[in-house]
Amino acid sequence: MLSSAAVLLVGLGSVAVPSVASAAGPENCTAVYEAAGPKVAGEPTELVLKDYQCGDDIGTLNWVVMKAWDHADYKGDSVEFKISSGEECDIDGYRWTSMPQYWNDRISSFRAYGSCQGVRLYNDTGTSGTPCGSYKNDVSWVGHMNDIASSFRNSSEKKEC
Ligand SMILES: [Ca+2]
Repeated sequence: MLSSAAVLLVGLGSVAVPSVASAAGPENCTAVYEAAGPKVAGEPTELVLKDYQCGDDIGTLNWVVMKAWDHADYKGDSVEFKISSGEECDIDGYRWTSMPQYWNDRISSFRAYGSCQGVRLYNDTGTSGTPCGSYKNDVSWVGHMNDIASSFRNSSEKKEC
């Protein structure tokens, strides 16, 4: 019995202290991206992170393309991916070259908006690396891409990785 109790105490000692954010409930964040250059016909538009903030919405005037959550079924902390200016997705769509640091290797579910229903998640930044996952519409569980996505694409149609 003594040894069991000792193991239990050691186990309790390793429990992580909850962060302030989780103690206060899910945190909603906003990530605003802008195009790295002008739209080129037949090419996806590359987007780079411009601004990121949690709590107060910093981008109400910007267009929401996607919203992602830390956990399955659209639960936990969330982040809205916005574009400072741009058009609806066409077949080429957008390349989001990196996540805000806090969201790297974290997304577990997402919703896609407007014409940007085709989504591909990538293991590495720069929409590269394997594995990759291809989806359409809202996704309550990203499956094999859980907690490993570092960049993504949106387009008007589902495309294979
Ligand atoms: Ca997660």
